Amino acid sequence: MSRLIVVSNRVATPRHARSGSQGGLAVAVQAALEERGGLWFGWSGEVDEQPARKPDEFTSGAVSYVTSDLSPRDYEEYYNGFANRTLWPLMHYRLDLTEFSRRNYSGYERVNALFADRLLPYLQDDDVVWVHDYHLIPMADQLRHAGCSQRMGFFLHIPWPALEVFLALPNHRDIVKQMCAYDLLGFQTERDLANFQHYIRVEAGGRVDPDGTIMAFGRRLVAGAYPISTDTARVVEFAQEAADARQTQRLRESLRGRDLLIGVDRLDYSKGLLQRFRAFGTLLENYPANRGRVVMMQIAPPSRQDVPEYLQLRQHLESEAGHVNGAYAEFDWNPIRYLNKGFSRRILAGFLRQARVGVVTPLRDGMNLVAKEYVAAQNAEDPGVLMLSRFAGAALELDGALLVNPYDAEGMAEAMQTALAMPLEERRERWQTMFRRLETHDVDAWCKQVVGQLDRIGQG
Ligand code: GDG
Repeated sequence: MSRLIVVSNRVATPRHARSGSQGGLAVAVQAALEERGGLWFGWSGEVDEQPARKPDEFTSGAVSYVTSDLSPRDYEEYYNGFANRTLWPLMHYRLDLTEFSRRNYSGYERVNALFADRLLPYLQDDDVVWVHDYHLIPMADQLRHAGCSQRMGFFLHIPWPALEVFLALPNHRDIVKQMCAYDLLGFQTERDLANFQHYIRVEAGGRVDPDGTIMAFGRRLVAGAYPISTDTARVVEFAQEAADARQTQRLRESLRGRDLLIGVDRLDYSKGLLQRFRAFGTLLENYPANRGRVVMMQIAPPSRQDVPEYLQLRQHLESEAGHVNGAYAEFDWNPIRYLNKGFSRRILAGFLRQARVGVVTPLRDGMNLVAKEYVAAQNAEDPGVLMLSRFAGAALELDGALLVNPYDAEGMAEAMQTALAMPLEERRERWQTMFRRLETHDVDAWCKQVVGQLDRIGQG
């Protein structure tokens, strides 16, 4: 079996693994690496005035971890700039927040070239290379220019937008051409795949065959939809263990029999947090019987705080939570608990299990793993209800959820009310169909599916 080379912006080293804080994706990728032997390459997460020319290397068993530092300018232009202020908002349909500068784009190209250059000495002829996400689209193209002919796959964790949105990117053609330097492209959903194929046909003058083969920019490649998932069995285990943990008990006691609605999201404008708070205010306004009887807990660890839009969002959220609490709180009850911090995966699973309603309302989301984790964490005897935005990739799979439009505050309030009042039998039915899917479609299955497809391309 060929070695597997994983390239992603951040690398999860075994040090992270020992702390038990690792997400399902890191665990699955690590398992695949251990099985085949190989290497995980990416940014170290460090910014250094004078980054070392030689990457940091660490080997554990059959797997090496190779990481490079970034200079402040690289960090600004590649990471905060083109990745997080151009591609991220654009792919999430936020043209109003999409900034384009040639300087940032050349920084993005420069860092990808630098990464390719640093990875090169580690590559062997029959390796299989798997690149992750929007930070690293040009990797394959850069490696090909350096003469690499290895099989290369790319997985996009975020949405691929509709053609008209993508065309707003001044260098849209370069980006798609670089996508076509891979042999396999993986998208989260059929919707993303169709958007990409639309571009290939209409803009690139390429061909898309019914079996998913694409011919464009003089290359032949395969593109498919491979919905990512969570480590279902592990979340189940965590949730059961954490049901009696001290923090879960404290949460339960603090609720005093009130129903809990829960949201868990990185503090990001794509997650629809503001709309969620407003909808919860509307619930209290339109269905006053809920006052004093329900609590909304939003866990929102801050992310990308160097990007101004994230700081602004944080202020808006504080103001909206304060507004709802100011309007409805009583001396012995606060409607919104808004927490800007993270918890361990185990405690989080315990909290999710405690909640009657899981509120997942992104304005756009590649998949959304919290939706799947909420389902996995439920108690089979008395499961809660998942309320899910139709604009999350997960909505195409989790058909037992109450699907909502996050732009419709009254509709969301109505769905919250429906969820809170849903009889046990209906809750069980809805939950079972979703849980059964997650039992088989977990993150390991996803990983094997993508890597298996890459292997097959080699044989063809
Ligand atoms: C991107 C795409 C796609 C959150 N708070 C804590 C915590 N989390 C964990 C969640 C979940 C993960 O972070 C977030 O994953 P999401 O899928 O919800 O969203 P993104 O971070 O935007 O991820 C997304 C994903 O990539 C995978 O392809 O689904 O669409 O945007 O696992 O549980 N984990 C811990 N403490 C927290 O406080 N330990």
